[in-house]
Amino acid sequence: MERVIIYDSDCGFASSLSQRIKSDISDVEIDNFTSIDELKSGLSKDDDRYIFSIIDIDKDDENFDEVVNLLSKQFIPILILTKKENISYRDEMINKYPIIDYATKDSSKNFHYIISMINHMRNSKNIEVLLVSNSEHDRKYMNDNLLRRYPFNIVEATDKLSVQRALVEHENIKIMIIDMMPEEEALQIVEEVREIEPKDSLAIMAITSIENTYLATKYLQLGANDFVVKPISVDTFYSRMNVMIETLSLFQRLQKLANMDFLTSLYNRRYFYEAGKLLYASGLRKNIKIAAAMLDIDFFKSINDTYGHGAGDIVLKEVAHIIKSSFRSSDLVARVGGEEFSIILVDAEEEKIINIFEKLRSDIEALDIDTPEGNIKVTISIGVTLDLCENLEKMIKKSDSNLYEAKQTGRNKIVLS
Ligand code: GH3
Ligand code: MG
Ligand code: MG
Repeated sequence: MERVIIYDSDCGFASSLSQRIKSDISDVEIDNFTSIDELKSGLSKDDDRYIFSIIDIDKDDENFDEVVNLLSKQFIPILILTKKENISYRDEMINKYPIIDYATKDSSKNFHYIISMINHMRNSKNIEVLLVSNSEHDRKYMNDNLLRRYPFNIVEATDKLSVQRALVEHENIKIMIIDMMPEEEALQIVEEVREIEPKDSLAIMAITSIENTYLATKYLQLGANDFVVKPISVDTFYSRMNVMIETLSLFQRLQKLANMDFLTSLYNRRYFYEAGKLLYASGLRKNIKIAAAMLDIDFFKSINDTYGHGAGDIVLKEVAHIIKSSFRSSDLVARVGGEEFSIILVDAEEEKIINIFEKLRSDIEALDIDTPEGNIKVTISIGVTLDLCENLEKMIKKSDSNLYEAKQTGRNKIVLS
């Protein structure tokens, strides 16, 4: 589980902050340290689960440098807490030390901000950033002064060709920062990249060397999300990066919702066919066996008729949960209709497949589903095929006719051909 460090000698503040983080972000652990000695002995070395640290320490404190060094050596992003709001002090600190930001400790109103920073860091963790510049000096400056404060993996490119190569080789590149001279070349790269990478998969930030409205507008017109003017203010850079990261994670959430079935949280029919085609094609290419299966709950209409739709929905959710947990994460499991589920299994051996489905069938038969209308028992019928047919549609059709045969010949059974 990801971990957050709180370093504060004031236990009261640290404990209310921990509670707030835990209630807002469920899957994160908090490590509380109250002194430099505790931090030194408690911080595990080379542990990449640390995603953020919140430090209450004054610059005049004798341990300040040591605390900041310990954390930044492990690339743990640092947020400094302070009692006073002082802009010039804040600027000095941010420019001088590898810290992400600085927040006042005066009240719990900053909790919201701290939580959003933790979320930014979590979202940044799996992001690769493509840094494009033909100046080694500028790349080094960006890396050392700005980007190293984030947990990004940085990929560098120096021209159009290396940008194209990087985008093919690194599929987690979600942000491109471009600082290129002459700027005509930068504009061209932005335009070309945008043709293949839409805004929901790649955010682009342009760094422009002069305050020039024409250039800035041009970058935005060609598809950049934002621009920053040199000399780069650390504050401006961070706040704009944070907006880009937030936008990317919103896109991701929307995409997830669009692919999901609301009732069961399984994939929906649309996504099943979209992702299924890719699995099918890669199975063919790599000569990996795949299987297609159709599952249907038996006499489900009578469950609705007897117990009502609410209870029917609970049955659907429970059955979906058992189905999902019977397969590997590399398999594709979807709810494709009311009480119908489709599965594509990757790397499928015939004997194992029969066992997997037989176990699933009997697990569902054994279920006693607890609903407010009483306990309900159900069975499912399953049609499976390992025959790749001519295409995915035909393969699914074949598993569907096997399902039909299972229904015709008694239900609560598997037909494989
Ligand atoms: P068979 O064994 O032949 O599959 O019989 P069946 O009753 O399961 O088949 P049928 O296709 O006639 O009925 C499916 C029922 O599923 C009818 C429909 O009302 C119900 N249904 C579809 N979607 C939902 C849903 O989201 N929630 C609930 N509760 N019921 C649904
Ligand atoms: Mg049906
Ligand atoms: Mg049915």
